[in-house]
Amino acid sequence: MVDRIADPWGERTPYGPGQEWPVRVDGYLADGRTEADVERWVQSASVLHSNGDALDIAVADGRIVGVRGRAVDRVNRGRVDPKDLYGWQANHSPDRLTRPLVRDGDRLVETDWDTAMGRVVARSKELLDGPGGWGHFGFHTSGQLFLEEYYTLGVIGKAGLGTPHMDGNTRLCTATAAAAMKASFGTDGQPGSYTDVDHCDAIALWGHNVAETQTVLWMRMLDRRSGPNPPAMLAVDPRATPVAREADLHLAVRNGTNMALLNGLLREIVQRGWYDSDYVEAHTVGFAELCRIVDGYPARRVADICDVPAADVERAAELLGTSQRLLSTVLQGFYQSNQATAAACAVNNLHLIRGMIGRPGAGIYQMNGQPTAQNTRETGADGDLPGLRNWDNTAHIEELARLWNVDVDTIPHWAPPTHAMQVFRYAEQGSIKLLWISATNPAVSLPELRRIRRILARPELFVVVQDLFLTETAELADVVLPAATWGEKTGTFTSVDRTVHLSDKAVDPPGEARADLDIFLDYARRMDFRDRDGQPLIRWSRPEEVFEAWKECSRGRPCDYTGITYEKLRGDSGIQWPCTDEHPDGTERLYTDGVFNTDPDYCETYGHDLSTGAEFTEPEYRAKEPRGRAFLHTVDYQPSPEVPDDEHPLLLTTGRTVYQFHTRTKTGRAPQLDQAAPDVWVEFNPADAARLGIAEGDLVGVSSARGAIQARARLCGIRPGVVFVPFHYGYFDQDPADRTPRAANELTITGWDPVSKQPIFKVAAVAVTKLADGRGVPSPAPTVGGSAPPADATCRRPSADRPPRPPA
Ligand SMILES: Nc1nc2c(c(=O)[nH]1)N[C@H]1C(S)=C(S)[C@@H](COP(=O)(O)OP(=O)(O)OC[C@H]3O[C@@H](n4cnc5c(=O)[nH]c(N)nc54)[C@H](O)[C@@H]3O)O[C@H]1N2
Ligand SMILES: Nc1nc2c(c(=O)[nH]1)N[C@H]1C(S)=C(S)[C@@H](COP(=O)(O)OP(=O)(O)OC[C@H]3O[C@@H](n4cnc5c(=O)[nH]c(N)nc54)[C@H](O)[C@@H]3O)O[C@H]1N2
Ligand SMILES: [Mo]
Repeated sequence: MVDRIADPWGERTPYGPGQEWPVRVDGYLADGRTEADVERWVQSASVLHSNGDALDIAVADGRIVGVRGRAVDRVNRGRVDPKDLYGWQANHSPDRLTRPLVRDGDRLVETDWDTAMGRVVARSKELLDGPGGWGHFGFHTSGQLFLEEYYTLGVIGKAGLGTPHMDGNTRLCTATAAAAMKASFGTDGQPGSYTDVDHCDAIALWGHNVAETQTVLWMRMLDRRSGPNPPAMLAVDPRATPVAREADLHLAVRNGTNMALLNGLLREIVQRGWYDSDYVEAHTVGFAELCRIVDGYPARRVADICDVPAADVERAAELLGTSQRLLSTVLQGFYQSNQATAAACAVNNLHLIRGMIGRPGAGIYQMNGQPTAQNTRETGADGDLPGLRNWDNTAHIEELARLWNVDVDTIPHWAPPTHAMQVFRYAEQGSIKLLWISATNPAVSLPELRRIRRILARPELFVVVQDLFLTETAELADVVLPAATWGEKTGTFTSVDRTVHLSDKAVDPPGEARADLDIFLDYARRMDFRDRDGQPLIRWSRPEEVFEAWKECSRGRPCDYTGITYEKLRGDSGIQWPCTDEHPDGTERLYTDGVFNTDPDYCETYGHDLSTGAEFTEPEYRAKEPRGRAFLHTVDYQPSPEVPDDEHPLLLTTGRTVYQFHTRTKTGRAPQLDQAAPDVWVEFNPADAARLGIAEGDLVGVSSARGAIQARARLCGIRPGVVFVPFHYGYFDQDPADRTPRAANELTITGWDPVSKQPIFKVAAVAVTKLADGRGVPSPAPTVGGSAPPADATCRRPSADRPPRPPA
């Protein structure tokens, strides 16, 4: 048995270009059980990242006892991420919420469902019938529910209440992926396929620590790297992540400068003639403007802005420019950094001008992060319109009105959907009076936490929280609804490369906890939402019925699910959308014919100015005459909204470790994972640490203009001038008497990208001071991953049985 805490990626199964990725089946059964002890295997897929790894849930005595990867599935061919191997144990945690809670003064008290839902409905009716109506309702949902749940929530919000104030943690996560694909290609939807890893000859990872965050995708890349004719690899990340260490070339850019780098790379590629002029001519709009702007970014200027060697910029351009089958992945180092949408679009530009799209190996993954974030976007639970429709296109609204049998004017479409940061702003100002939070923990995950706590605690704001645990957010709620989770309910979800999986119910939820779908349906029933003919607005009750209704909504749109059934999803591999009668097995790659979804009647947006976020109108869009061509949007580099100064001389960036998921509500309750990274730390470059008199394990104060935290120092391979804090650590497992702040988001800024509205979690200015000597005890930072100490350090390696000890 491989110890997957000590070695998260397991052993290599090398393969060559164009070959099939070999099968390797990973599994874990708790308490020394063997497969003979398993009574049932229930089909599912992973929910602790966006890769969509297919797995079976092992059940014995009515409980989940383990998981095993599905060898038949195209996504993972049997492999399972360490978080998925161990994380399910949280389902059986003794502190699961089993009954609803309601506020009684400064306490939350247990109650029954009737009382809890009664309070939500009474407040809803009071607001809906009073002045301002729908304008008082805000929803903050998730990228972790199922498609069926989102579609139901979307219909409640859009056709029941008629509020545009719906969004979720997907705004913090993948809003930029959606925005960049809409801007370049016309609609959301990943062009590529995971099999592009099998065919590519170069891989570029743009702000993506895939080794720690999509470990199975990284296993696939590593297996190609250890086989014949391996792909070249480029990493762009300020930290020495496992990706950066594996890459042939690592550009450790100063965080916040991606745009300058991309402009410089595009300039080299154009000047060296490494672009495909036929493809550009036939399939793109905007090449002349691109050339004009990138011309201002010679390698020497880029080297100054990004603080990397000019020769490396040129080498990177050559690696990208001379490859024949280039695969790019983009994630939070771009999406949560400065000029997010513009920089993500620049990666699209690189592929478009080289004609590197729509064929095996030439792929772009504008990644998702959360397991079901793709579905939040597709179904419109985030405020977008279902089926990747355009809020500004009346014909699209009329389609939905017909489908739901409601008046066109019920469906909000007079302004763009309200983004999450604005939803919280309205709650702060008082116009949103009911905020319903499902499957997300904003009191840890949103920027500038002091402000978020203040908003959630406002007595005028009625807060509903639907979760598994009494989280930092739930503690501030007026009503807490206990939810069932993965393994306890049935539904579908879609991975980065559009592969749809079914996750079946394996066991009953604890106590009175209910599936999120049932909670939303109960609300709709109690609110008595009706259609134009006085019939119930929502006519479904089981997950499969919702799926069938959703298929009709998706018909004819890019994310067409009409060829998929629950039955087809059972037993075999997941299926990639679009899947229709004409393409019953799904569709591996989009845009194979070079025709993009930019037609004005079909596209999802009329676009934005990428520097300012200003919206274009329909006539302005039509005037561009896209004719199925993709857009090459290009803008100049602008410095981040916050840069270091005398008071706050260091750049802060934040992110993840392989062992923890987000605010740790699941991974913090799985012993192996919890112990592998039990507490917060802060990463320093050894040169900075020496200058500041800080050693490994010292207790350090980190402060910004907005707040301060304490953390133990880890000396590692991060670039000089930058510190990194993982954002996983709220206070759920802290002693209530000692809630020393440790969440990275105490420090981060309230600022967002002008186009995608995604918050900037990756750039802030901080000061650090040493608070106490570590006396030689290493920090709790893992010795595997981006926080790995230099090879000569004495920190212990974690393992499943021998976790590193937290400092005394
Ligand atoms: N283990 C684990 N896996 C996860 C998750 C998790 O919590 N834990 N969460 C899932 C989710 S929802 C998401 S969104 C993904 C996120 O997956 P990733 O995006 O891979 O994760 P992050 O650590 O947030 O950020 C990636 C890298 O961006 C770098 N970076 C920071 N600032 C900049 C910059 O300005 N420019 C560049 N080029 N790079 C920069 C950081 O150093 C970091 O290594 O992971 C998913 N998978
Ligand atoms: N500084 C900084 N901040 C960040 C980031 C960063 O890189 N740096 N990354 C951002 C990103 S990409 C993301 S995705 C967010 C994540 O931030 P959050 O979404 O706030 O984090 P989670 O811990 O995943 O919260 C999900 C909640 O849903 C609950 N839950 C799980 N399953 C279910 C279910 O089936 N039903 C219900 N009702 N509840 C369920 C869990 O118990 C948990 O409380 O954080 C963002 N914040
Ligand atoms: Mo995310």
